[in-house]
Amino acid sequence: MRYGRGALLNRSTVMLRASTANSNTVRASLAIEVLRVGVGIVWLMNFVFIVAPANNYFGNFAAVVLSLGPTSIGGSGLEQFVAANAAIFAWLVAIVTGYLAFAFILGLTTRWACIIGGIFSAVIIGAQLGSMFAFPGGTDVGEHPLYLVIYAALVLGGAGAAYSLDHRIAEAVARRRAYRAALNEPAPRGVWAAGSTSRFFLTYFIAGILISFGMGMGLMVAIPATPTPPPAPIHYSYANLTISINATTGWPQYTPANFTVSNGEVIFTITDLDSPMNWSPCPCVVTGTNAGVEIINGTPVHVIPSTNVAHSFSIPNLGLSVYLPGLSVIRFTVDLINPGSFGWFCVVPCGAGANPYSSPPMGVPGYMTGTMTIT
Ligand SMILES: [Cu+2]
Repeated sequence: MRYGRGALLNRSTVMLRASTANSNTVRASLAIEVLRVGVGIVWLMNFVFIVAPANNYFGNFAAVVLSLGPTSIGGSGLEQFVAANAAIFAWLVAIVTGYLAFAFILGLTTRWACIIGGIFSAVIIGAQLGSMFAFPGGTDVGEHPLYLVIYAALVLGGAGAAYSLDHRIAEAVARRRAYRAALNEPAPRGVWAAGSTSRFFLTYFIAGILISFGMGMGLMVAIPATPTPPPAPIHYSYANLTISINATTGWPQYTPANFTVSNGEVIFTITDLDSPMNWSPCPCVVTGTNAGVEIINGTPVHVIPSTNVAHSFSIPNLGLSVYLPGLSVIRFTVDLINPGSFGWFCVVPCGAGANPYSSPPMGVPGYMTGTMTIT
């Protein structure tokens, strides 16, 4: 028997072609598996970020979500909803991230990871379309379209056909199936069939992503943003005191001498109707008020001239001392933090007797001393 030269050539060409086609297929499928592991490593990095305590992922989740609000199409209602249920969504994102990392790296349930990853990206893109081209943005929305392209490539390329647990399991299932077939038992339907892309699966992949994208957009529009409440007003209270001459005793007198203020910022107005007095040893430095000043007839003053100091309003326990010229209106503010009762008194010698430092009304309750209650 003779083989013609032509026939031999033809045969080797066919074999060569077949082997080239085969090695091209192997190379293409290897590239797909490398892509799979690559995207798995990206997700692993995200997962490491989530579990690293230094990043306080769970603690910061709500704040980070709320920061996306301003760039959302349709308002920040969805962000407010997610932030209000931060624990649930933080765990959801963490679980999906962890699943994608290990599914892609190990090649375990590869095709499901493509669908779940695709849905995850599509929801984020749909909900955060406004952040997509916001540079610099505080979001990581920008890379999700790339993820979608990668997942599509993995699905179309039949990722998971090699170097994967899917592949190992598929082989095991196939062996078992062959064994059962030999025993003439019906084979169970395999869920691990890797390396083949059924039209059925591709349809669900595309439909899932389109629906998720629409869902993300829809949620954005559907959940209305609750208007931000106005900032709580600073709590002010007022203490209005007058120093006038008591008609019966003829002594200068604080009215009221005992009074109550709310804790917080207290605005004092003391109207001193008594006459001016010179007191040369006056310390005369305002202490304990906001900015260390009192406002005498509209002029802020830190040190009072000793040539006119009729009285003082002093509470040593609060470090407060304010000196009051005669015939003046004095205003000052004090931040009173702790509730309690505090005795106040006048240190300026306004006594009517022989010793003006000790004679009445100095030290007389209801005249030159009293109690301020902070609630
Ligand atoms: Cu006095």
